[in-house]
Amino acid sequence: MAVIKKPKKWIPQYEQIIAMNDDKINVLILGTSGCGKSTLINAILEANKAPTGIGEAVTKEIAIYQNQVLPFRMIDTVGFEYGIFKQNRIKRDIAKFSMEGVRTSNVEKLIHMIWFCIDGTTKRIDQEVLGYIKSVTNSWKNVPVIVVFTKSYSRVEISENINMAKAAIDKYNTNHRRPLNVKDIIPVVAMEYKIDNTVTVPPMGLDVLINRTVELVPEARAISKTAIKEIDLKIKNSMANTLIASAATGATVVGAIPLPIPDATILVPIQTSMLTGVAKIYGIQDDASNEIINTILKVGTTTMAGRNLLNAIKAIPGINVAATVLNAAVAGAITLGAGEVSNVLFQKVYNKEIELTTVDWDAEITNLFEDYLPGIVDALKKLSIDSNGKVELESIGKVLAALAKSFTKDNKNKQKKK
Ligand SMILES: Nc1nc2c(ncn2[C@@H]2O[C@H](COP(=O)(O)OP(=O)(O)O)[C@@H](O)[C@H]2O)c(=O)[nH]1
Ligand SMILES: [Mg+2]
Repeated sequence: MAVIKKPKKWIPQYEQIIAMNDDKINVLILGTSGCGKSTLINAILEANKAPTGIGEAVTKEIAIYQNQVLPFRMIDTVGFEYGIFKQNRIKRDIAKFSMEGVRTSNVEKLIHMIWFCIDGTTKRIDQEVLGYIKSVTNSWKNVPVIVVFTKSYSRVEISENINMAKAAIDKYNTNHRRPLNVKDIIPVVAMEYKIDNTVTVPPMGLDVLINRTVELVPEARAISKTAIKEIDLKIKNSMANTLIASAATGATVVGAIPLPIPDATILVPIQTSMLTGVAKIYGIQDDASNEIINTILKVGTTTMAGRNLLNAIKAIPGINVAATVLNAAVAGAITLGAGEVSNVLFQKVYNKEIELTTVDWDAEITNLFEDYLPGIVDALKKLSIDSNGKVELESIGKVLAALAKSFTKDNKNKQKKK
C-alpha cells in the first residue's frame, strides 16, 4: 500500500502543522508606529503576571511575547510608516514571518488573529492603512481582526471613533474583493494617562480585549486551519515549479545537442530527478511513485513529445526552424509538461483527492497532456528567427516562460471547473 511518508524536516505537511497548532493562538499586532502597541502588550503582560514573560525578538521588527497565563501569544511589530521604502521592507518582513510558520512548521509563527491598533486621539483611519492589514497577512485568508482603539482617553471620542471605524471598514469591504473579517472594535487605555495635574484617566478595556480574544479562539483556530492548508500548498507548488523550471532549462540545453528527434533517453536522467523531486515535495516516496514516474516518463517523452508536439510545431505557419532548435524547444516543452503533470497529480494525491494506487495514470497523464497541447503550441509560436535564419536563444526562454504560464492557467481553469 502506498502511503505518504513523513517528510523531511524542511518540507512539513499541513496536517502535521494543523495537529501541532493546538496550543496557544497567536495574535499579530499591527498599527502605525507610536499608536501604543508595545504599551498595550506590556500592560497585558503586567496584568497577567507569570514567572516567564519575556519577549523574544525574532527580527529587529518583530517580537513574540507570551507567558504561562495567557492563552495567546502577542506578536509585536514595528508600525506602519508612511515612508514608502521603510514601509515596504517592514511589510515584506511581516509577510515573510507569517509564511515562515508554515514553511518551517513553527507554531509560534502562525497567525490566528490580528489586533489592529489605531491611535484613538488621531481621529482618522486611512483606507491605505486598512489595506496594509491585508497586504501583510494576505495568505491568512479571513483571519479575524479586532480593531483596538488605543489611547481612548476621551469618552466623547470613543463613540465617534467607533462610528468612524465602522464606516471606514464598510468602505474598505465594499471596495475590495477580499474583505477584512473585523469581529469587534474595542477602545482601551493601556496605561494611566495624566490630562493635567489633577485629572488622570485610569486604564480600561484590557479585560474586554482579552476576553473577546479568548472567546474568538475556536473560530480563529478553525480559520487558520484552512489558511495553513492553502499556504502549505502554495509553498509546495512554488517549490515544485522552481524545480520543474530548472529541469526544463536543463532539458533545453541537453536538447540543443544535435540528435535524432526526439531522443527520449537523453532526457530521462533530468526528468527522473525532477519527478522524484516533485514527489518528495509532496511527501510521496515509495515504489508506487516510482511506477508513476516511469509512466509519466513513458507517456510524456515518447508518445506525446515525439509525434504530436513535433507535428504541431511543424504545422505552425511561418516556423522554419533548425532541427537542433526544435530539439531544444521540444525537450524543454515536454520536460516542463511532464513536470506540470506530475505537480498536478502529486498535489491531488497529497490533497487526498485521488489515491496513488487506484489512478489510471496513463489516462490521467494523456488527458492532461492533451489539455496542455494548445498551450504548448501557442507558446512555441514565440520562437523568433534572427537574420541568419536561426532561432534566437532568448526566444527559447520566452517559450518556456509562456509554457509555464499556459500550464498554470490550465490548472487554474481545471480547478475552477471542479
Ligand atoms: N499614558 C499612556 N500613554 C500611552 C498609552 N499608549 C501609548 N502611550 C504612549 O504613546 C507612545 C507610543 O507608544 P508605543 O507603545 O511605543 O507605540 P508603538 O510604536 O505602537 O509600540 C509612548 O510614549 C507611550 O507611552 C496609554 O494607554 N497611556
Ligand atoms: Mg513598539
